[in-house]
Amino acid sequence: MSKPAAVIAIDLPAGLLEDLRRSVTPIVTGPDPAAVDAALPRAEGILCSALFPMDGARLALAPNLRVIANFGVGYNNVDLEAATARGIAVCTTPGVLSGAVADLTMALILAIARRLFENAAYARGGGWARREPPPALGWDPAGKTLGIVGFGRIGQAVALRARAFGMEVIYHDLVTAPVEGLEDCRPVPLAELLELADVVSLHVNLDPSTHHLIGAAELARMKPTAWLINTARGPVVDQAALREALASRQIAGAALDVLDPEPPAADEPLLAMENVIVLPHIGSATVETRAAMRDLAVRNLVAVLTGRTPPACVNPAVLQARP
Ligand code: 8YV
Repeated sequence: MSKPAAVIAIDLPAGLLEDLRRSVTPIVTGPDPAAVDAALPRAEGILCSALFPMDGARLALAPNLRVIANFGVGYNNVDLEAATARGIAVCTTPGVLSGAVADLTMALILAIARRLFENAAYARGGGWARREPPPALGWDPAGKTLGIVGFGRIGQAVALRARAFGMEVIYHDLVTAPVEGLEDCRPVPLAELLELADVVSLHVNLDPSTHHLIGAAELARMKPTAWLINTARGPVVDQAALREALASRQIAGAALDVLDPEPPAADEPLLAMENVIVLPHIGSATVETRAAMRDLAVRNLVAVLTGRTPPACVNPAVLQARP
């Protein structure tokens, strides 16, 4: 019996590709959209980055598609409604990257608090030798309030770390039941969180309900000393409103691992603002985490294509509906 064909639109190590060959025929394309599009008419599955658009037009190129296995936890790259209507399973990699994203968030909080980038630039620029002015003083995270928007796996992993540094944690989420081990984190309405937090950190999925969740009105509620951290998705924040709020010092600063669009234009003003830290979407970018994500994405792909239940599917009803 011939094996189902699957487009592999990310780089996979040779060993994993070999494993994959036991049950599917990989059509290796890498992330090049034109090569993916050319291969899609033959594909029953695709393994792609969570940033690779699988919109209606691309789905239309793949009449035989049965599974989209995202290399990532986000799935805003996929037209979920169209995929579900066609019975295509959409799978993701939850859990395995929560620690890495939370570590990066905590690293950003500490970098902001201790003015790490500023002081490193000061030393590199000879400021230390001159000692005039003296190095910038930071602030202690202990006793400060962290407002977490989206208290799912990643938000909770951030809370755990922030509590260890003595921060008070408040959060906003649709689910407000106490979380085991994090009972002292208090759920609050978004407006209250924005007013109370010294650092606001975003950990929501991007969907129509969270698109521009943080706009001019929300930024206006934040303290002038507060920082905004976004390691979720760029469009959760209205970027034009954020530029304004940062330029006028309505808020103290922003640390952004995600932008809208990605990559940003070379002349994106946020890249040059001194109260902004921009990172190139590295939340999950560690050797260990990326390996775990690849494994899980491959398991999702193979499971669906061989008629088994995938470990992490966001529209599992399509699997039940299959003959
Ligand atoms: C990845 C991500 O950076 O998990 C997600 O949703 O955005 C990231 O982990 C991305 O999928 C890498 O291709």
